[in-house]
Amino acid sequence: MARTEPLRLHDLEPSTEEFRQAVIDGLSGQPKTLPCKFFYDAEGSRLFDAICELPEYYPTRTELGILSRNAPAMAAAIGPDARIVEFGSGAGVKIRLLLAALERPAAYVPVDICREHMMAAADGLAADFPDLRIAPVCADYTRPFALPSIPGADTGVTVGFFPGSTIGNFSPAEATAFLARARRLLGRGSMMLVGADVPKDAGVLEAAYDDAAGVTAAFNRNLLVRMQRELGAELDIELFRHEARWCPRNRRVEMHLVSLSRQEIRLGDRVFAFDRGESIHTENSYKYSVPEFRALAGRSGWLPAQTWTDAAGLFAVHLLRS
Ligand code: AVJ
Repeated sequence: MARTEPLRLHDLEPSTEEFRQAVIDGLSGQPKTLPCKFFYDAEGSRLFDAICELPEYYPTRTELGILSRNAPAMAAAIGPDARIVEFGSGAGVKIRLLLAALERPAAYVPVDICREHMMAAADGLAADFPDLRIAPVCADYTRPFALPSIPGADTGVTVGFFPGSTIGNFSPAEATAFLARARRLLGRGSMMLVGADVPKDAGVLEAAYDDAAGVTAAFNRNLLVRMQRELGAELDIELFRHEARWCPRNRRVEMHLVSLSRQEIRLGDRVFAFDRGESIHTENSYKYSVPEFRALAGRSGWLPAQTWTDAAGLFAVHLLRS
């Protein structure tokens, strides 16, 4: 059965106005913050893919190892004719391991905030999996959105795929709410595969988020680049330093852009004043031990069914049942 339709995109990419409002809200607050989802324009998505190849950034290769070793077991748990919905699909590397192991996967719905990056990945996947129905959705999955209906792909189970420990960008309360919402979106009898990073040595964690080559610093500063280019903000990028901090009490890595001097960011008629050392908090990456994550999933209404980890226990992939 060959795919007959071209890829039809459902487009809800955030607008420039949404970005402007998020910057105004975030820089007006105390402490100053910016939502990490705005990292991912075309350049930020490219920088993130480069992060995934860094020697210090263990999550990607560790999770890829877990997926490739256990894809047959995951596929057996999922069964034939599945529909896969991936939240934050990015370059689409991990999904290939799952698709290759699944029996007759029926459909794939990549959901990503960056239209350009997602469509390039979807085109590549369509070429490699000609029988797969691909229905891309460009959307901010932290907001409600609808699943496209996919004719001919309604006999198997629907599986949410949320790898990479992207769930760590939510606070535990937000993560619980997101998983509960995903459970309603995916529907009766659905499952979810979630990758979650695990707490570990502070040095390992901080190096993963502050690499020697400076790629993560450039990724973080890309928010400032976007503010200049897309919003016409007046600011000096060189006056902000990238910082990554492991906060053991909150069990999260925080990323900040720290102001090296007293300065101002101007955006239209607004002025945001910074003290020296004051920061913009740009990202949290929460880490969960296996029992912690399973408890969180349980609070959101899912049944934690199976967990796969690497030999060193650096990272975990959880299968949840509805
Ligand atoms: C894609 C959100 C999982 O938190 O590890 C990588 C993003 N930030 N380096 C993470 C990120 C800095 C990444 N997630």
